[in-house]
Amino acid sequence: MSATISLQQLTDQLDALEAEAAAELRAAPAAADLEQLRVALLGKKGRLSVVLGAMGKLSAEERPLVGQRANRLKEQLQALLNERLEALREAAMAEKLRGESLDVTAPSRYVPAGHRHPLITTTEEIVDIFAGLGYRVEEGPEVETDHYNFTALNIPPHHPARDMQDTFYLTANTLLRTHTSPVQIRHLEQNPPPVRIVAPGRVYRRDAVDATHSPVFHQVEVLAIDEGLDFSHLRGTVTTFLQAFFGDLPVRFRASYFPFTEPSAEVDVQWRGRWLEVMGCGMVDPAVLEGLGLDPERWSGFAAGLGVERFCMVRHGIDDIRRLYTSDLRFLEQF
Ligand code: 2NL
Repeated sequence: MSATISLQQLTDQLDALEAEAAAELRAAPAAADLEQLRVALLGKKGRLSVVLGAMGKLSAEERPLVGQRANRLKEQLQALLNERLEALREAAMAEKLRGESLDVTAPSRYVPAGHRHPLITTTEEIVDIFAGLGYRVEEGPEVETDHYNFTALNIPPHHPARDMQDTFYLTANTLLRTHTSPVQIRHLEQNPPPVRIVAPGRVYRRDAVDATHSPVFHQVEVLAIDEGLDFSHLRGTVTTFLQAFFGDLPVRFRASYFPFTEPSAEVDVQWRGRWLEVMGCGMVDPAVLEGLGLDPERWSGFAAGLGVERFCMVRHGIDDIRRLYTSDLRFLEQF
C-alpha cells in the first residue's frame, strides 16, 4: 500500500469493490459459495476491511466521508447477500417441490388384478349353504392314519379302497386322505352329539388323470348326528342344498352302497334335460357310531359327500377337469 492515498483513490476502490462484489454475489451458485463470499468481502480480513484500513491515512475531514460510503456499501453487500441467499432457497424449494409433486392425472401403474379360483368360489358357495342350515365348518389334516381314513369308517382291511392302487401311502399306516370323512370322525371324538358339521378340503386318490379324474381333488362332506334323524331329514337337507346351489330343478335318489352308510344313495339332478350324478349320501352305519362309543339305539344321523370339481364343472359347463388346474388365465378369467 502506498504511503499516501487520496480520497479519490479510496472512493474509486470502494466503487470497484461494489461492482465486483455485486457481480460475484449475483453469480454465486450455492449457499456455501455465498458464505465464502461473505467472509471474503465483509470478514475481519475481508476486502472491505482492507479498504477501510487505508482510511487512517486520510485527513480528519475526509475520513467520515469514506466511512459513510463504506458503511453504505457494507449494508448494500449484506442486503445483496441476503437477497441471493433467499433466491437460492426459493430455487431449492421449487426444485424439491417439482420432485415431490403428485400428478393426479398420471395413468396408474398396471397391477394385474387377480381373482378367486372357481374351485374356491364353488367350495365357498357350498359351505355357505350348509352354514345357513346351521352346520359348522370343520377342517383337518390331509395326512391321515388308516384308522381315521378307513377303519373308523367301517372300511374293512381288505376293502379295495385300501389297495396301494387306490390310495397314496406314506408309511404302512399313514396316507393322504381319500375323503374328508376323517375330519368328521375326529370331530365326533371330541364333541358329543348333536353335531352338524360341513368338512371341505383337498383329498387324494390314485387315479390316472383324464377329463373327469385327478389324483388331487376337493371334497365337501356333511354330517348330522342327533336323536331321531331319519332318511327324510337326509332327503330334505340334500334336496334343499342342491336346489339352493343349482336352482329349482328335479332331484332324484337312487339306492347305492357305501361301507360307512346304510342305507346309501346316489343323488342326481336334472340339469339341462339330462340326469347327472352329483353326490352320494346315506344314514351313518351303526357300526361307525358304535366305533365312536355312540349308542345307535339313541343316536342316528346322515352324511353326504360331493366332489367340488364336479359341482364346478356342471355349474359352469366345463368339459375337462384339467382346465381347473392348469392356470390358464384366458380360461380362469371367465369366472
Ligand atoms: C361321495 C359320497 C359320502 C359320506 C360320504 C360319511 C362320513 C361319516 C360317516 C358316514 Cl363320518 N359317512 N360320509 C357318506 C356317504 C357318501 O360321499 O360321492 N363323495 C364324493
